[in-house]
Amino acid sequence: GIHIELHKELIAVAVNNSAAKALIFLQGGQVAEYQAHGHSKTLWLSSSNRYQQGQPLRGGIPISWPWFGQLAQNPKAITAQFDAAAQPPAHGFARNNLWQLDSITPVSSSQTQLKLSYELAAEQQALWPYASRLELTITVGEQLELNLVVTNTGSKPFSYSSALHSYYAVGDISRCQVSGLEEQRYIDKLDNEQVKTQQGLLSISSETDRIYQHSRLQQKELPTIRLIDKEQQQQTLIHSSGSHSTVVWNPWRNKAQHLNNFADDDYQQMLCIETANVGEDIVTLAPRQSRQLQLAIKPQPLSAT
Ligand code: TA6
Repeated sequence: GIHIELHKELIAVAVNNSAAKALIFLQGGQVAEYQAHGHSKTLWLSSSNRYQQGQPLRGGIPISWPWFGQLAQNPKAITAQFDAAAQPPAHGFARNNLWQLDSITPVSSSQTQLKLSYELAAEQQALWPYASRLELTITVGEQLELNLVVTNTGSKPFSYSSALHSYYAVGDISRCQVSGLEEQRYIDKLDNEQVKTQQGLLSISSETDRIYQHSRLQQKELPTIRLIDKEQQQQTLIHSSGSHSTVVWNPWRNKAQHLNNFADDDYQQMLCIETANVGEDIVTLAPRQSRQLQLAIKPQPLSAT
């Protein structure tokens, strides 16, 4: 079934079909929860969220657009488009603003599809005068699929960064491994932006904030990333396209104490692995051009490999 719910000030669509259930907020076009039947929750959602208009929700899949993180840390092609004096919010306009729900389609008994769209409000156009349209298709089934299409609807080219800033739920961060990033180069945001190479599987045992830059020449498609959760005996397969960068983030103990909507020990239960267009991988769109960013997330028991 499909229900429209109100969480304090925010409207959400609750989907439950024969394969999975999900909760999607119209603010930010944000998937907050996804759980395939017979599996534990795939996405982490903070229990400290206040569900207020204009305040980002921590957890699920916030969408960063048209810049990533702090505006000033984006490539010049992006920062030059903005009036820096305006002190824009972290991660862009899209995650704090209301999207429009265009359709809900029961594709089959095990698949439900939602289409949402977002266009800049007048006050945001004053900060960034480029006409653009975002369309997000969310498919809830035995896997969760997101397809974000950004279109330049104006007459001038523009550049943007974006991310499907996914928060995955884990049983115990100390007993997780991530495969699919081996031998990839990454920018270490916590070590002077030094470029390093991933040796073997990734484990997280301290604060981590990295941009993996996959080589465009080496491969058209990114390898599937696998988040292995030994505590819950579950793994999540993460497949992206339209992206050559992946952000991996965990604030760990100290940073956790300074984050909004985040309890001191929440870092033990989450890991962000973000399908992104950031760093060298930003997108420039000519008038009438579009670009897609796609993500498919599939939970599996660990015994499946
Ligand atoms: O994706 C990593 C990151 O950019 C971090 O540097 C961290 O600050 C995080 O996102 C969360 O940002 P937020 O604005 O949601 O607190």
